[in-house]
Amino acid sequence: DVKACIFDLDGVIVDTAKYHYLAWKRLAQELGITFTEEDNEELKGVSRMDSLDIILKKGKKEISQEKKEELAARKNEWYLEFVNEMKPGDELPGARQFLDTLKQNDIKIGLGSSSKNAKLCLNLLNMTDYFDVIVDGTMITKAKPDPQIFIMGAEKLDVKVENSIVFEDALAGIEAAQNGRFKVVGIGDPDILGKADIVRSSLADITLDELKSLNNP
Ligand code: B16
Ligand code: MG
Repeated sequence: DVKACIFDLDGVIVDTAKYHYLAWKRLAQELGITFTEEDNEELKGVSRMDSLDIILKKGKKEISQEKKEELAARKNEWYLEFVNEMKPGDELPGARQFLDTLKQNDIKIGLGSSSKNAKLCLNLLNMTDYFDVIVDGTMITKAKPDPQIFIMGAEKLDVKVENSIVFEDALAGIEAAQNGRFKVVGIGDPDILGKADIVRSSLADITLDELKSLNNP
């Protein structure tokens, strides 16, 4: 039986990926590093510091830890300028309706996001109340693809892994779910997320019956 659904935030509930991209691009430009939308794909689901490391590596730049902290903080300020403009309705297609359906069917709802800004985003979208449990980037010690974030979510929800389903848009996140032995729905492009148990373009395209058959094949 499906007793809980655990959602990634960025790319599943709301498209903040475009804001991350714009902020990283601005930083990369200042550093004289080329950074494309394709490069950005690698950063999805990855923590802020690891993202910066990937960009610096791409530009073959080595800098001090102190300077790194400063750059990451600057990126986050730019990111927050975009995020702070978000309002209810800016969530991805079908997200709110899907959460409503889960609530109506007494299925618990958790968040498993690598972002340290996850609570802020949910508040701005007025969606915090849907979540019985929130696990975000401030609470984890091991980044995706480690399953820690989703295991912590299931534990806090008091639901077994086999009764939970994870929703992810990033490869690192799908691997995290599978490393924790969760069933996982990929949200996005089947060519990129083919590893997931099923892939849908958005939460508007999945029904409760499909979820149930995923857990009871
Ligand atoms: P922050 P998710 C992730 O969110 C993003 O996909 C990733 O691009 C970002 O670097 C990470 O959060 C950290 O975000 O800088 O806000 O702490 O997909 O795990 O919900
Ligand atoms: Mg994501």
